[in-house]
Amino acid sequence: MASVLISLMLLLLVYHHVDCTRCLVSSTNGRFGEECPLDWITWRSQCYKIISDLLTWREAKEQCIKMDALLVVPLSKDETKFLLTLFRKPKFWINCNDIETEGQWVCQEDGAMVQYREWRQNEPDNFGVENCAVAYYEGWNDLSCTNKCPAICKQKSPMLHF
Ligand SMILES: [Ca+2]
Ligand SMILES: [Ca+2]
Repeated sequence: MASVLISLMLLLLVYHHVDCTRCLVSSTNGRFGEECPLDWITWRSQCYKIISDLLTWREAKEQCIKMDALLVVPLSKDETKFLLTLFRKPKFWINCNDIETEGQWVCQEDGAMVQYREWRQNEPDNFGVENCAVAYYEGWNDLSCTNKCPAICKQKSPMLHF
């Protein structure tokens, strides 16, 4: 019995070593060979990390940058649905704003402009002053950037660990 336990521990140590060396473990299914690091979620070659804390848009953006990632911009209805199902929250900040020029929305991913838009009906409406965007199940909405919302960071795989 003791020898079985020792073997098991040794095996775990070896696996742990592989994990730390290559950062190739998927948190969703535990298989080796996936391209997202531990605690990130893999979906269609993208890596996602949920930030459940309620943050302003800028805080959320900075939090993602600290993790070598960017605030997510969903590029399809499918992606939004997947993230909201996973997230179990009604909305999340996305990397779109019209801070620079009112009405000129800038959405960015990996330093590149994203043209895809998924605005909810009658949005963006800049109600009061709203310069930052959130994604809901029904589509995007502009909100005040100082609102506190949860967020999702996205990183294209492969990761930067190699
Ligand atoms: Ca605005
Ligand atoms: Ca709005």
